[in-house]
Amino acid sequence: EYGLERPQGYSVSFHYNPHVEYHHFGSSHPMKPWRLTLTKQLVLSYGLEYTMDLYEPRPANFNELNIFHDREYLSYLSEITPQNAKPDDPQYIAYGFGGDSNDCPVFDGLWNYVSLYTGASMSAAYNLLNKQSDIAINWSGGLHHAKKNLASGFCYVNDIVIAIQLLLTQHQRVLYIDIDVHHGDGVEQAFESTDRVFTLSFHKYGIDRHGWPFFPGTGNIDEMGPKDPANRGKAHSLNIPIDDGIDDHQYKYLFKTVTSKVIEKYNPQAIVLQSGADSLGGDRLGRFNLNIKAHGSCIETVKSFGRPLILIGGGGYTPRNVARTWCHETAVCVGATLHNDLPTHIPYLQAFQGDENGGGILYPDLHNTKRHDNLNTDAALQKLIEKAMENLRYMEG
Ligand code: ZLS
Ligand code: CA
Ligand code: ZN
Repeated sequence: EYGLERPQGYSVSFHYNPHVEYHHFGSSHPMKPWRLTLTKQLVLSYGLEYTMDLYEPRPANFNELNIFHDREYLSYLSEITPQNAKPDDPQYIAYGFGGDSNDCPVFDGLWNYVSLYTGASMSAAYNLLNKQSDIAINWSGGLHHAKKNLASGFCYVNDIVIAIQLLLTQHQRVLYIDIDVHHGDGVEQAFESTDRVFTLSFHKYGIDRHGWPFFPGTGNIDEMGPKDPANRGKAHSLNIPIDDGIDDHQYKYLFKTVTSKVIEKYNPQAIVLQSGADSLGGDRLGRFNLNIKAHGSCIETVKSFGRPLILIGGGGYTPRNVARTWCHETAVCVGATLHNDLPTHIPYLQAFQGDENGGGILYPDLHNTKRHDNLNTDAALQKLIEKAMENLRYMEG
């Protein structure tokens, strides 16, 4: 029943509440919600809105976020403001706010922000459940580090976990795939005790020359979930640790080989794909060297299996390239090909001018912005694939 591409293509829905754009983590913070404004503008300027169903979802409410998160954590999150925050409060620290890193600052409208991006992921999940679309997109979500009672790595509420929980009401097995440059630790942990969700993350893993692990420091190849044979979640996680500077050819091969094997073995009834754009070359926080089309080829690979799919955003810290990538990937979903010259009538054209030889174009060569030598040899990647295949043999068919 699966795998047959309908000649008309797939029906695609786009879930986006524009109020999410107006939230700011702080001027020096790398997470910029206005990258979503740029993304939307590009999508509109190419006319992609005519090829999809558009939804403006309502924000999620407290009880919906409580599907995953603790009440106490949510009460705190819903009440905290920059005005009433007490940085020495033990709860403030225990819940992951502030700290020396200030990865998770308390900003104006924080509760509204988390409710908006989670509402959009829920709307995407309901759309698949109601069979209103084959692919549902939410570029504002993908906040994969949040734990049930902890904010972590720019993430306060885990919209992915909540969307997967909704899919589990009708689907026996859901596959989660994560191509953000960071390990999808929050989603992995949330489902570590079930065999109804398989989590697969590709990410940078390793320690830098100052002795700091790349965030969040987990996700080595041997981390495949609980070791206890009685735990149903045993061997239902697969982590693909990658070193700096991986190139298009290597990543595409690695992704296709591993993901195809996982889909074939696990046979999921629905797939959630987190498409963090910080795995692109030239990303402010990332370490890889991928071009936009190589990143997008991962979406093509997953789409080709014809399972109900939620496509969700995530990281991405060079806003113009985030917008380019997610616009390209929206086109991949609807089966459209976009011309390289950006439409001239777009409101934010100057944001795409004068960068890495990408002035006015959709597909600049991001290799030219390379700041990371490729430390991945083909031999090392081949070994990694072999280990991944070996790990998969521990999963019961
Ligand atoms: O996956 O690496 C860390 C934690 C630290 C290093 C940074 N310093 C400042 C303190 C301690 C261990 N945090 C990472 C989090 C990355 C989250 C990725 C999210 C996602 O893409 C999904 C959305 C990190 N990397 C870079 C920063 N934090 C960071 C860089 C610059 C700044 C400004 C604002 C805040 C403090 C100065 C900050 C964080
Ligand atoms: Ca990842
Ligand atoms: Zn990331």
